[in-house]
Amino acid sequence: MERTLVLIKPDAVQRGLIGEIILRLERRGLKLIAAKFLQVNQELAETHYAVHKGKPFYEGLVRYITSSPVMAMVWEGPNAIAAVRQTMGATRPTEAAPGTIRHDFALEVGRNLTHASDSPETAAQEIALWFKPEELYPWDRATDAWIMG
Ligand code: DAT
Ligand code: MG
Repeated sequence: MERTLVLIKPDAVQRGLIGEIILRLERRGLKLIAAKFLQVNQELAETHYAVHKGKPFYEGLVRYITSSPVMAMVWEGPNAIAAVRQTMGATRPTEAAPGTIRHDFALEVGRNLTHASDSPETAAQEIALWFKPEELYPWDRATDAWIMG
């Protein structure tokens, strides 16, 4: 079982796509175990995107993620990390496969709607950065046996 951090970024919130994005993850069979709606401060943004510090798009990325509220969530499931990134699509919306969130709703890499952890190591780091342990609520779902063999 894996857990992954998902952010519905400011452009998606402003565009009214929170429900659409949650719908796709929920429908896939992933299980929501934590969620919060918040305005990201400079410190959180810089820590979250520390890996990109020094890249030409870094400053713009921090400005974007702090520009308006985001929805932060933890989703759980078998292969959750790869599954969420697949449902989200490639980083550049014009390279994302049809049927993915970034293909279906975005045009530019700098407004690509979502974030998701890319490995078990980053998932653990990012979940700990965005959520306190007591803010995670693992639960038994009546349909689990029909989604996980
Ligand atoms: P992803 O969000 O798919 O994990 P990433 O970790 O490589 O992609 O980059 C983080 C974010 O930074 C990405 O969602 C959008 C932005 N970004 C990446 N490459 C960029 C580029 N060449 N120009 C502008 N923004 C970029
Ligand atoms: Mg990334």
